[in-house]
Amino acid sequence: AETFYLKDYTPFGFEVESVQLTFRLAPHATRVLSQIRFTPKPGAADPQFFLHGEKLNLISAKIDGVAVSPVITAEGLTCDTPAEPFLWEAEVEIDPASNTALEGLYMSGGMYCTQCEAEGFRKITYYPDRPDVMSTFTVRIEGDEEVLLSNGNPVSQSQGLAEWHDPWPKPAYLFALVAGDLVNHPDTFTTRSGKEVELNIWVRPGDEDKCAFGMEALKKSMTWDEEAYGREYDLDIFNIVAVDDFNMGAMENKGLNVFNSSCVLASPETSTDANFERIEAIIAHEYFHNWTGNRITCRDWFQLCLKEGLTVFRDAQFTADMRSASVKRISDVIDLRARQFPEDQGPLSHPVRPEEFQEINNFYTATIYEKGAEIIGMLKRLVGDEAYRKALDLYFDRHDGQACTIEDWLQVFEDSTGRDLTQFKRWYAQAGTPRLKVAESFADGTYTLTFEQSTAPTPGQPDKDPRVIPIAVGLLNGNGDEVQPTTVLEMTQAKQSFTFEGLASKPVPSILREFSAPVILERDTSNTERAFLLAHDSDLFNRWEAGNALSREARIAMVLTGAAPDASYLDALQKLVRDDSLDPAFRALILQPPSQSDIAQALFERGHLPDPQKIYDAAETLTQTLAQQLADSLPRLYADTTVQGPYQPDAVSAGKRALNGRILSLLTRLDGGDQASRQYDAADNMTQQYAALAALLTAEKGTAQSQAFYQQWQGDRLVMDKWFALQVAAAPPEATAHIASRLTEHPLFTLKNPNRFRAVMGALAGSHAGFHHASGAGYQLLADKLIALDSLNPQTTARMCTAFQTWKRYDAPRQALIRQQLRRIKDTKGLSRDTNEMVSRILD
Ligand code: BAL
Ligand code: ZN
Repeated sequence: AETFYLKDYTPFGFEVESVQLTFRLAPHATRVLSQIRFTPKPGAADPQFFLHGEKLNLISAKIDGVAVSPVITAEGLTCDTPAEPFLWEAEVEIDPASNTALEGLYMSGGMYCTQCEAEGFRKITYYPDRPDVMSTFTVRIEGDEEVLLSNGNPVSQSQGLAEWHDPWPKPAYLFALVAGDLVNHPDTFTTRSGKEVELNIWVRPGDEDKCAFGMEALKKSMTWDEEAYGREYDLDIFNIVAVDDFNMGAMENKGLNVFNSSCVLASPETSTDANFERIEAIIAHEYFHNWTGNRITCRDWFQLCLKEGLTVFRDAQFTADMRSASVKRISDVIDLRARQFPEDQGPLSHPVRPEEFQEINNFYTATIYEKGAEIIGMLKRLVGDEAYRKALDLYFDRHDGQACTIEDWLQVFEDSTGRDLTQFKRWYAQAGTPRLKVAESFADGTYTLTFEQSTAPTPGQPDKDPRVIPIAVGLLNGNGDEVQPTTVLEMTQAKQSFTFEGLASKPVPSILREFSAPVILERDTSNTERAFLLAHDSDLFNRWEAGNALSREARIAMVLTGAAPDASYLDALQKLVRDDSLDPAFRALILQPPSQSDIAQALFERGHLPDPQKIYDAAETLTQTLAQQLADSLPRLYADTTVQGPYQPDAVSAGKRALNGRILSLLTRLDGGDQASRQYDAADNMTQQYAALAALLTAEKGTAQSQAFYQQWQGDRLVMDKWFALQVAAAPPEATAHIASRLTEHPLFTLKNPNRFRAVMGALAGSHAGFHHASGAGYQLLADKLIALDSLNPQTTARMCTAFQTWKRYDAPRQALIRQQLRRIKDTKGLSRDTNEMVSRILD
């Protein structure tokens, strides 16, 4: 397959002055008429007129009204063109009803919808489908559906016809069209300059009562972006549409965001607290793209992190402001370690700004999104809050309406702060997670911290240069008082020392507060010191980090030596759980064990082959022991954390319910499921109903409740996704693959709905001991289903291949089993470019 390189970038040889599209909708034969005004760029390096186009049936093509016969290939067409401005007109026919890849124009539950990022527009019509080609669009839709939507502002609406005009020049990847018999949840928003904006969330009839929360989140996001970044909305209308079959979470099309229904529909009866929080964050994320992504877009797809890293950073700031900042930070680091670290340390490792790819869809990764956001956090920490805001103002001022690069982004910071960011830029260019070794010394009141950084080779990058690492440090004395408040050390060399003077005694350091850089900290430290930080650190992130490390060490000792659970860790944990002065959400996080995959990675790094079953057994024993030790307090803790009154999705209640759910799962290990059954019966909201069912199934109980749940919710696709996923997630390792396999035979299982596929196969891949069971049944089942899905939906298939990315951690028999499955996938006839690229990189 062809590889694309950043270094090969050349601008398109033509300006696109305007785009006019007409859609005549029909499920199997939609006609798309395009009228596009092109102007050759004087002195363009690449004057060839090439338009992307895939799987299009060209009916006719004209230039300035005269029929032409372009040369057509599988990727697009070329044609001789005049040296003067000209009008290109084409008519193509496409088949949305047969489009199972969910890219371009397709149908979902009887409605038409589009997904054009990254390269879906070329499946709609012939066009220079590249993000640096920006133009204004006018769209006419002819169809029988009641609701006909596109980007921008409505021009006219009548029975069977609608016309939309988007005055803001945009790349084709932000184009959207929706047509369906939809109903709306309407509202309005007045921007701070007094402009009234019409807001709508469009859903299938029956889902109207699940829109209110999303609408509130949208209005909060609009206000927040005005206050935090000075950014106002810029059209008369903002539409959101919920779609059941969608490859991603959501899409930021200009003025017409399309959402996976799981990321917008919410009600207390059908959504958990986690769903509510995620919906709020994704609505914010897509809305924030209006400025960081749409008004300022990417020059090419190598720059994807320019919009995604920044927008993830912005949505994290928003959530921190709406909820608890430290809980958000801890949750984000858990997620970063679970998804980005394994990627960065395995065969799929790539720079935040990659320099080559075969299929761009494979680069919507945790590295580009989450590590991309971490880089912005580091930049902000280095320059300070005020300078960050000034730099962002300059970015919006200077680049509004442009398609930009990481160079443009960094230049703004250099110009507004006077800093040289040459070395900092390595964060964008070098793949891999740096390791940061720490040594300390103390003499005559001076405390010295010496750091050494190194990054292991990654594919295509054998040598790494030192990066700029902001290390936030605080110091505590023996009583737990802070003797040095948080200060940011700016490390630039491979090895570097920092001193603190005038200390009365050797302090206890709290290093990498708030996780100030995405690195792996390596420090020889004792469990006593970890317990001390867990009890006293003023930085909540590092408090949690100390507890997390204690828990990890306890598990590792159990796995390696068969040791009993560490008593001092269990003591510390019990104290924290009972400490009512602490935020319940924080206590819930403290009770959340490190993932079994994290333990496997830690063992691997220390030179041991991780045994998934042993890791699972250690986790079980530790949790069981904790439950027993807490036995006397659990009923009271359960009662104290039970939220009374009608369900509210706010952060405080949600935090309490999170802790309550953890207590319930411990209690269920001791009481035979009595309390969980009572909670299940009494629950009037999904958070409590789901927590009860999860506790029961994990304790190998709850068959009756599972059946009742199914009976109650079989008509609700989103709730059924939870049911499917939970059966697999709660299974004991030896049964996981079998249960997942049985569920794929269930009448409600379908390969055509990515949410359902991810519910079952994602849960299989996420069950560490189940997926990696020595039988190899998990590997085989996933490979079977990936092969089956690939011919329908390459994008979702390719993404799910990441389940295999950690394969080199495991023992030889497991590696052999995985290699066999990867080869089988790779050898599949007609395998998509997406999946082929992923499997090839993983196998390498
Ligand atoms: N741009 C793809 C979906 C998102 O990141 O918002
Ligand atoms: Zn995004």
